[in-house]
Amino acid sequence: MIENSIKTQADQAALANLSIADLNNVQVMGILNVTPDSFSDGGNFSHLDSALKQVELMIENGVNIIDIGGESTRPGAVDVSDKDEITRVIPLLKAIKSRFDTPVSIDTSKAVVMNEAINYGADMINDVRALQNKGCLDVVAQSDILICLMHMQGMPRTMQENPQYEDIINDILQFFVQRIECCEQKGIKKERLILDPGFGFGKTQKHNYQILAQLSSFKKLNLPLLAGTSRKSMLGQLLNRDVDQRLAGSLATAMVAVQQGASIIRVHDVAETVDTIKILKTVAQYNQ
Ligand code: 8Y7
Repeated sequence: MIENSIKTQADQAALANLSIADLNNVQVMGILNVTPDSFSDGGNFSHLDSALKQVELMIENGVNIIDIGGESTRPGAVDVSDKDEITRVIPLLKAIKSRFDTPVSIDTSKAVVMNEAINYGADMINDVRALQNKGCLDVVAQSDILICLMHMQGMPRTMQENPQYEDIINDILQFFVQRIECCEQKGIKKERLILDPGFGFGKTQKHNYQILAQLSSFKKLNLPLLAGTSRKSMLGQLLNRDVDQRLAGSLATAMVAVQQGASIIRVHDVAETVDTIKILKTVAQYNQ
């Protein structure tokens, strides 16, 4: 039958697991970078002001969570000191918290930054190192905020050199199981955790698309999934597009991620992603 040939078993499994309630809970996380090139002095008013304008725009466009990052984790990026990262991120967190109700996530791997972020009312810690750095588990255990545990193979400076896995999905699943266990041992409840396979973090092109195709495999751990493919080189390489020409690729991958059960989509282009998800939700209402 034609229907059977176009609808694979994997498609059916992914769609069958997705309820309208799941879709209605999908959240858009807007990226707000405060890295050296863009905001070298995070406390400086003009930079703070322009960051706040970006936040306002994201809120108008329907963002659900703002993710503030003061450390560049791009391949080859250099390390940032504790003090510099705090100066970039905390004044902005305070400014957002005093003006808006939108939840704020702080993208950091440093215990001191996490501690400051928690003290100033952050709602989530987004850690690309999954709380593996010294002191992170302890700091987070003393709060009740949400934590995104991301998978990365290697470290940003060298992670793209020769990533290798025995079985990528299973290897990432094992990593998640181990990190969840470490959190629970410290008294961090499972309900506070969100999992993210970490697109582009120690993964080849093939690995990235394999993860996207099989993202729903991680649902078996019964935690919300976060997916971030926005403007990444997995799109640039495949489509031969520069970073400012990757909107279609970003939306297409966001759509697949949502269909595969992702609960949070981390993006640069909030308005367009909100539209894309709205289409999916509407279609799902008629999909019996
Ligand atoms: C991700 C991320 C980045 C991601 C989570 C970029 C900070 C690279 N990517 N955090 N951070 N997931 N949770 O291109 O995929 O945005 S930085």
